[in-house]
Amino acid sequence: MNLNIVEYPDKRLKEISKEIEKFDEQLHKLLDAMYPIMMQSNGIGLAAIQVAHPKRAILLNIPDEDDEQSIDNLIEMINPIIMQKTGETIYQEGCLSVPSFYEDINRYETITVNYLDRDGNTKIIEVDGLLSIAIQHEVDHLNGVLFIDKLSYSRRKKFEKEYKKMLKEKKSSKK
Ligand code: QAP
Ligand code: CO
Repeated sequence: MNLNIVEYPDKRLKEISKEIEKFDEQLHKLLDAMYPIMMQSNGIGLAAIQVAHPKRAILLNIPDEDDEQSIDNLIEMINPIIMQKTGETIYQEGCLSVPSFYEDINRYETITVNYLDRDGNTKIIEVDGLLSIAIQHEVDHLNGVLFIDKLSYSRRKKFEKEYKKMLKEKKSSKK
């Protein structure tokens, strides 16, 4: 499977991803293909919609205490639902679909997530810290929401200006 990262302002990022019903080889192939894309791009989280598959699947791979990412810490979530959310936290977020832009975003501190693994087994976990932030960011993708959609009007305007400039520079350096 040949996957590419879909980048803003691509409209496909606004799609609502569809629930997954079959836990078959096709799903496993998609998940297996998403992992190397996420690692090559230096990502810690990736939603299927970011590789043009509008399905409710996300990958998470949070670095450990030594800042190393290990496949042992890979979490695959199918049809995730955030059941409970408490507290508040702020983190400077980025997104593989919005390259080279980072902004402080408000999130819940602790969440309880209900999801299925790649074989369709139900899991329920309570998480906080970076994993909690990453799950909230990725679940937003499944609903067509990007972190830049959460910026204030003035910060969003500043972003659009900077991003357009960056895209222009990218284009001219390719010529
Ligand atoms: C979502 O984001 C996230 O601009 C995952 O040039 C964000 O992996 C989870 C990345 C914040 C938790 C906190 C972004 C890599 C990676 C870039 C990412 C870039 C290279 C973003
Ligand atoms: Co993202």
